[in-house]
Amino acid sequence: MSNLMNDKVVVIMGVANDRSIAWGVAKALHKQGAKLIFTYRKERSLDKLNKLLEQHQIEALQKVSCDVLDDASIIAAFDEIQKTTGMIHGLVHSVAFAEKDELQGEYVDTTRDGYLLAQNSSSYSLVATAREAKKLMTEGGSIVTQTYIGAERVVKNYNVMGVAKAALEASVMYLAEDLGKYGIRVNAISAGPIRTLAAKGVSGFNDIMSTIEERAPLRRNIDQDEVGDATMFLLSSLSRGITGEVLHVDAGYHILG
Ligand code: NDP
Ligand code: KAL
Repeated sequence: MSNLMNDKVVVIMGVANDRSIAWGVAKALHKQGAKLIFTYRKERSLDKLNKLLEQHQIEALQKVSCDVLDDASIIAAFDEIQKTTGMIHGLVHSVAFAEKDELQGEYVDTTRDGYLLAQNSSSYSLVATAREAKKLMTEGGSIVTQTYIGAERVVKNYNVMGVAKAALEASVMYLAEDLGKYGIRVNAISAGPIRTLAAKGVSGFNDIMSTIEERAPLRRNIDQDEVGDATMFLLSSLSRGITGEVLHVDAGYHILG
């Protein structure tokens, strides 16, 4: 198996560095022959991306700036993609944000601004980007986002982000229904904990990783490459009958009571 994504064009949002889940996805897609377009927010992320692409000898079709909090930025990014590349087949949404203060203590103390920022960055961003991506998926396509088990159950400290991910997972269902008639599938990966830049410094992360190692059926944590391969599967025709699904890549942890 080496050409599952031959000549397919995929837009990847959310590479911040080599630890990013989105970078795991990029490697898996490149291995299968996909052509890649990257979006980034911070210039620092673009610098990291450029270094990674050089190191791995991957040539990106395009690198486009896109802040998912800003409709004009999203529209401009997909316009630029349409002008330079035209048709796309896949979209990888791998972005989320909440203020650090909201990711500790009690959920009941969530501020209105903190709630709205988390929903805006982490959940509405999928709706807004799917709408623009749809216009370029003229031969059908596949959209994959990244979620976490804190959407389904209470996970200490995940708080406002758990509620944002619950909305994200519900959006996956509603978007799958809307876009199915155009041959566009919409799915999510629910990954186990991975040490990334976003995870850095958030309380409770190390304890959660230890719990997975002790209790998950596979008795280990998972990594970016495993999420990358599963995301590639959901983007490829191997998953052509699957939409509206949340696929757990978590060493089986989600089956435990
Ligand atoms: P990273 O820190 O590597 O990636 C987070 C990305 O979000 C960054 O590239 C950041 O870009 C981007 N981002 C945040 N806000 C915006 C914005 N307004 N506009 C555009 N981009 C934005 O962390 P991960 O790879 O861990 O996170 C990727 C996804 O995976 C997230 O949805 C996360 O919730 C999910 N996930 C992570 C898990 C983990 O354990 N790490 C487990 C399960 C799910 P920039 O820095 O340029 O602003
Ligand atoms: C229960 C877990 C422990 C941690 C609790 C909350 C984690 C929330 C994830 C969220 C994406 C983190 C942030 O938004 C951090 C942000 O406030 C500060 N960081 C940054 O600004 C960096 C520089 C940039 C790159 O980050 C972003 N987001 O842009 C959850 C763990 C076990 C699993 C995780 C980490 C899940 C997840 O959703 O990421």
